[in-house]
Order: sequence, then structure tokens, then C-alpha cells
Amino acid sequence: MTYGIIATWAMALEGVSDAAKNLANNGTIADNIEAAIKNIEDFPFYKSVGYGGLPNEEMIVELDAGFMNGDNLDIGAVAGIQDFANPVSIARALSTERLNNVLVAEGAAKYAQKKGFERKNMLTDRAMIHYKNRFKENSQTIQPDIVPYRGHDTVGVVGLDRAGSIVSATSTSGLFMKRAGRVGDSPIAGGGFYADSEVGAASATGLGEDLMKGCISYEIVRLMRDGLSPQEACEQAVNALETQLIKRKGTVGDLSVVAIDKNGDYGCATTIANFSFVVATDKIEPTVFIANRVA
Ligand code: SD4
Repeated sequence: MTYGIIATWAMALEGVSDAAKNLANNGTIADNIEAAIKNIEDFPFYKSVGYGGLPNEEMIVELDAGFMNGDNLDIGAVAGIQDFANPVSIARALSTERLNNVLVAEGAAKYAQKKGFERKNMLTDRAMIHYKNRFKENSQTIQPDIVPYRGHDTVGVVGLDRAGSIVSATSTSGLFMKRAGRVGDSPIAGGGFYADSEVGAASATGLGEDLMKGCISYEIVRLMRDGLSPQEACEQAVNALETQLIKRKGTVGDLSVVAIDKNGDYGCATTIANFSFVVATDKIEPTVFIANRVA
């Protein structure tokens, strides 16, 4: 059987490479996606994920993560969780519960504490400097404009193992300078992530407020179920959402997506220049590809 793993942004290369080796040896996609994301969460220099992720407007790092098991459609997610090292692992644990699969803020922290997940102060000195500089740049104390700074880099990973299981998962610190309590698409099933082992999986990165409007990860999986290839599904979903938002609102944020189907074929679409993503399958060595908006 074939296997494959696709992730948003070049930073995922190391995790994806390790995962590909394990998947070749019959490792499970759930274990390997969790490990690939933890690798990124633990690295202090990625500004949108885990340790070192940039804080909200109150200089607090609030983290979001989601996990979906496409075999049984189980979903787990945490939003606005503080002071835990690996939100993706907490999201995965929640996906195995019968109830209470999506927890926010203190409730999520209580669950994580009870389950023994590692506590950690996630605000690094470097992230604090970014925060302080942003206020200097704006020479004001009111909330500076919130934009997903160029090079936004939420991690979203989709994949398929040799047993045919498909998973999609995400982890992010969300938008720099977001309002306290703000939740993006990343922990929203169907928005930032979706997986169905009968079809495939998708994940998104970019402006959560807009990605959510199209339930874009669900939409990509739905299009694949209708027979589109992952590439066609990604392009169609991104183009349709962009078109609708421009038509109705006159503006749209960055939209980038990756997908895989049950045959191990992959797709990617973006509205930005130089969106990097990582692919490894039984036919493709771990490689960073660069996508650009389709005209
Ligand atoms: C969010 N989609 O919180 C995330 C941001 C992102 O890379 O993708 N950053 O809206």
C-alpha cells in the first residue's frame, strides 16, 4: 500500500522526513503526524507555532490545535490554551474521548494538566522582543492592525499510512497581536483541518477569519469525494472562496491549502506568492515545493 504526508511550510521538512521513514516501515499516520507537528512546536524560532509563537495583544501566547482521525471521523481540538508544550498532542487525546472533544482556554488546560501533558512557558524572549517592537513601530498603545504577517506559518499536516488511515492536524499560535480569546480556523474542524479515510484530507493556513467562511478543508474533501483530484479540489476551493469574498466583501486574506487523497496523490493551492509545502510519499523523497497563486 501507498503512503504519503504533506505539510504546510518548509519548516516541516525535518518532521516530514522522519515521518516518511516511519510510514515506509508501517508506522501509523496518527503517530507520525503528531510527531512531525511536535517537532515544529518544540522549535523556538517558528513564529506561528508552539514554543516561540508570537503572543496576542496582551503579550500572552494562546495556542490552537486540531486533530482528526479519518477512520472514525473523530475530532479533537484545543483553542486559546496557554502554557502547554504540545497542543497537538492534547488535541489528539481529546479526539479519543466520546464527549468534550473541543476545549478552550482554562478548560483545555485543566484537561491537559489532568492527563499529564507537559507544562511550559511558551513565551520566548525573542517573541517578547517582536511584541515590544510592534508597539514601538506603531508608537501607540491601541491594538495595531492585525494582519497575518508575511510568512505566516501555521503548521497543517495531512497524510495516509499503508493501512489506509488518513489524518489531518494543525497547530498554531494564531495571528500575532490577535485579541485575547480570538480563535482562528486551525482548531475548527472543516476549517483548518478535515480527514475522511474513505476520501482524503485537507488542511489550511492563512487568514483564519476568511478560511473559516468557506469551511475550506471540508470543502476540499467533499470535492475529492465528488471525484476531483486533490490538486483540482484545492484549486477549486481556493478560487471559489476567493471569488465569493471579493464579490461580497471586496477583500480577502491569504488562503493556502494542502490535501492528499486515499491513493497518496497530493494537491496544493494558494493565493500568495511563494507558499512552501513539504511532500513525502512512497514515490517522492521528502521535498520542499513552492506554490504560487494560480492566475
Ligand atoms: C489563524 N490560520 O489563526 C491561522 C494563521 C496562520 O500561519 O495560518 N498562520 O488564522
